[in-house]
Amino acid sequence: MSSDTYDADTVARMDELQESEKIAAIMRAARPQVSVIGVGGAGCNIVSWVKEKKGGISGAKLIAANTDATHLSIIKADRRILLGEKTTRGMGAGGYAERGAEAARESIEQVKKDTSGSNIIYVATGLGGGTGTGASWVIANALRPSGALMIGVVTLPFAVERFRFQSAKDGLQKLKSYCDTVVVIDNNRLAKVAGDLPLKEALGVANELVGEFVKGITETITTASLINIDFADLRAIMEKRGIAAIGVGEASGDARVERAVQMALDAQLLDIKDATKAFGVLIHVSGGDDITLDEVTQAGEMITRSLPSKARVVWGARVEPALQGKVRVMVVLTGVESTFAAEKSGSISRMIRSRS
Ligand SMILES: Nc1nc2c(ncn2[C@@H]2O[C@H](COP(=O)(O)OP(=O)(O)OP(=O)(O)O)[C@@H](O)[C@H]2O)c(=O)[nH]1
Ligand SMILES: [Mg+2]
Repeated sequence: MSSDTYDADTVARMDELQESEKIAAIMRAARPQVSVIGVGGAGCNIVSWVKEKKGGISGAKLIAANTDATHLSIIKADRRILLGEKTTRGMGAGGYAERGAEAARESIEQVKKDTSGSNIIYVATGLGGGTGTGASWVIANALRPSGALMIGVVTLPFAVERFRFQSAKDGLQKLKSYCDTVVVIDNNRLAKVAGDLPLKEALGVANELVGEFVKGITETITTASLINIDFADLRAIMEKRGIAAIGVGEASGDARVERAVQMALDAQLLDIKDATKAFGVLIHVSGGDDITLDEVTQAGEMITRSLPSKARVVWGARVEPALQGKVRVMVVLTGVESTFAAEKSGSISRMIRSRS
């Protein structure tokens, strides 16, 4: 039926409808596809926490990959991959990173298939064990040709696990060379910020932090937010940037923005050489629906004032109903040098001394 059978109003409404459908379709196509792959026990626990406690991530696929079949069987995810069925027979890598790497090689086609079409891939893992340490870099390396922005998110072992430091460090060096950016969280610093918790609870805090980080950043890109983060901007500060450190602060009541910002700046969760040398800064502000744009702007200004003027700043803000009355600020510094990653091999004792 031709449009001249309708009156002018109807035609105008049809045009508008067509236009908004077109905009919606373009928006959907422009929205980046995101995959989050948790590798090893810790990585899978992080993914499972997001899936179970947070109902997943809007616009992202949650994948759990482990060599340990028993552990994998209790994990919640959109997709679960048993790595290296022949190599480890579902029994884990027993702390051997080389076995973890071999297992990942064996199952790499499945990993590629499940992440295909992604524009952003997060590889989340707890460094120090066999699977996460060995498989994460093999996976990042294999997925690199896809052209996706590859972001590693890793934790470093606790001081009580010092026998795992060298392996974690080797794994981090490799992962760093295959990812655009690796966000590194030192469990020891995290535990301090969280108030010296028993190990099990501290692990829970680590899962939560990594989970919130990945979910917060992703949804500020993929869904309509107070201030959206543009994928191209994110790429600009993350692409080929090496190590990133993160700081988190949360406050309610009087001067909540100032206090949350100060906390996030003071408590970087990685020992870095010089924050003022950061290449880029990602600022993420969230709060209950009582958060105002003024507060968001105030947070951004406070952070940029305390950092070098040449640093590139990207920021976004989201309303999260669960944060009613509170403001949460995340500051990610990209392109920094980490003391842990920079330590020369063979100087573990010095490293331990400086960390304990
Ligand atoms: N965030 C977080 N970290 C954990 C958790 N469990 C262990 N870790 C940390 O992650 C490191 C690696 O442990 P796992 O993830 O259990 O090891 P894996 O990669 O499964 O390696 P294998 O068990 O040897 O195959 C540990 O040294 C801890 O520092 C967890 O549930 N959450
Ligand atoms: Mg394991």
